[in-house]
Amino acid sequence: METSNTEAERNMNFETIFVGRSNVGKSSLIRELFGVKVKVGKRPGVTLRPTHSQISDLLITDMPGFGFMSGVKDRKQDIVKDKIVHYIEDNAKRIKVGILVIDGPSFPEIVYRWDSREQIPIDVEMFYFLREVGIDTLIAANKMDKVKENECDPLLDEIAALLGLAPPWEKWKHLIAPVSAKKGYIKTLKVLLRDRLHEMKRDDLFKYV
Ligand SMILES: Nc1nc2c(ncn2[C@@H]2O[C@H](COP(=O)(O)OP(=O)(O)O)[C@@H](O)[C@H]2O)c(=O)[nH]1
Ligand SMILES: [Mg+2]
Repeated sequence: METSNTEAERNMNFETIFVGRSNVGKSSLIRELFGVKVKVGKRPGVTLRPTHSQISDLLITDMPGFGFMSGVKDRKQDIVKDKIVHYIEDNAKRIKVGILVIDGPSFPEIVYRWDSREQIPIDVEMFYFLREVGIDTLIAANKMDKVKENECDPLLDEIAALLGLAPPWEKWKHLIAPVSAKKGYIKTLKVLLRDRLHEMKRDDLFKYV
């Protein structure tokens, strides 16, 4: 297993990208899912470049976090967003799976805050954008360990609705995976990823996911 940004990256024909705000747990999820070492909890907003890990011919990309970060200027946030959009457009052909990672418990509040300013929240915008460029996009609703068991379904219904997927969320179980990278509860996402690998006749990669 290697981490690289170079030559080898160009020979990859199968990529999965993790997209989401800073601090939602993208790096933690990658580490839990694939066992690759990626920096977790590193001060956000410093890196503009995607971070790559490689397993066999599968390229795993940890995108820079977008959205508000305290101490990071608005302009830099726009630059991050542009970089992400360009990267996705440039590599759309080999990006087979997109994983939009959200902080489940705080997602509704973030969306409502944007709505009140009559703007489309970046998360929602990214979700539509990824689908528009033809990337099969999953939603990892992370940090569900913070949510009481009986409050999970209502929250997931709300998240689905905010993403334009009419509740109940169970209708979208092929897209939405409630997870907790912290507790190592990632089975739901693992299953969805394996489904995709299977569809692409890449069962050989199961041993890595
Ligand atoms: N409670 C909780 N905290 C988490 C979870 N996943 C990640 N974190 C924490 O959230 C912070 C950001 O995680 P990180 O993986 O670096 O997020 P990234 O910026 O999206 O890559 C770290 O302090 C993690 O320990 C989770 O499932 N539950
Ligand atoms: Mg990270």
